[in-house]
Amino acid sequence: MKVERKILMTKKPLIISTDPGIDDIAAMTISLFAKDLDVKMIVPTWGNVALEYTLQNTLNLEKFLHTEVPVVSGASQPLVAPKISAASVHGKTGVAGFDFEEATEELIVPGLAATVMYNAIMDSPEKVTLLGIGPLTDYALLLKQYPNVVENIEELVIMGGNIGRGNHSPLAEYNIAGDPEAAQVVFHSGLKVKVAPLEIGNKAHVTPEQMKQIKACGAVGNMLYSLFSNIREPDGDPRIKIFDPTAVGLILCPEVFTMKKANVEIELAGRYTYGASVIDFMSDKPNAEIATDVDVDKFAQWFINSIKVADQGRI
Ligand SMILES: [Ca+2]
Repeated sequence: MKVERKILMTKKPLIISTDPGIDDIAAMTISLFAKDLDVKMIVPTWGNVALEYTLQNTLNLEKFLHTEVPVVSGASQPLVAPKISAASVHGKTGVAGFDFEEATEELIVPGLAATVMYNAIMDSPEKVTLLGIGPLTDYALLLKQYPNVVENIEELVIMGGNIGRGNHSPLAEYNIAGDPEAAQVVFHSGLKVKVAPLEIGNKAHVTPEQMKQIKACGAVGNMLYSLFSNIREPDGDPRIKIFDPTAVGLILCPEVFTMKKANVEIELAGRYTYGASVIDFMSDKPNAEIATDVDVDKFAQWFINSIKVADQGRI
């Protein structure tokens, strides 16, 4: 007799630490409407621009998307390093190119981000996945204050670090350079860590033709089109690169990436190399999995489809 087995697909509970930022807006939009994800909370942190902007940008995005995921205010500065800024890339407020309507603060949950995240993670019947698409300050605070939280975390997926040249300095990538000490805490936490490094972001671009498809998706596509049309790459590269969504891709479409185990250490003492991620693929003590290649066409198709899903999901 044939036994029919019903497979219950449960959504992955997800917490997002973010510093919106244009590419963060795309990563959050995809996550909020992904059928396989249940976004439990969003924790805006300082990063591309100051916390006052990243917090307001998150609230404004949720107002635009008609979503109501709780927002917890994250860190306003790095643990040790001096603050840096990417306002030259993303505009003074972080989202140059689209006029979001100003949202109220009603989605904000009070409390220290580390404690609010800890309670949500430990209360979750399923292990929680963490997405880190800004400096890792808040996750470092969480892991230092509540080391037992690791038990109920599925994995931490980040966009950050670089195998070769950096984009903040010759050897450091922006998200890691933003808070090198926090990143080192994260890589030594014992968590399963997956990384979409700078090289993957540089490769996974969309073409002008694909950008038009995104614009044609509807209001959500048009919003992202407007933002990405305004992004200013520091290296002058005219291609449209969409860094942070590559980390969401590692969760939702892992099959388009090539992963390699490596040991990652963050340089904390170098005069010219502070914040560099030292990624050793030959180590016998790996603490992370690094995406080393991506199928660009399949990734772009996933990205466009995800925006379509978001547009259809926005009621
Ligand atoms: Ca970001």
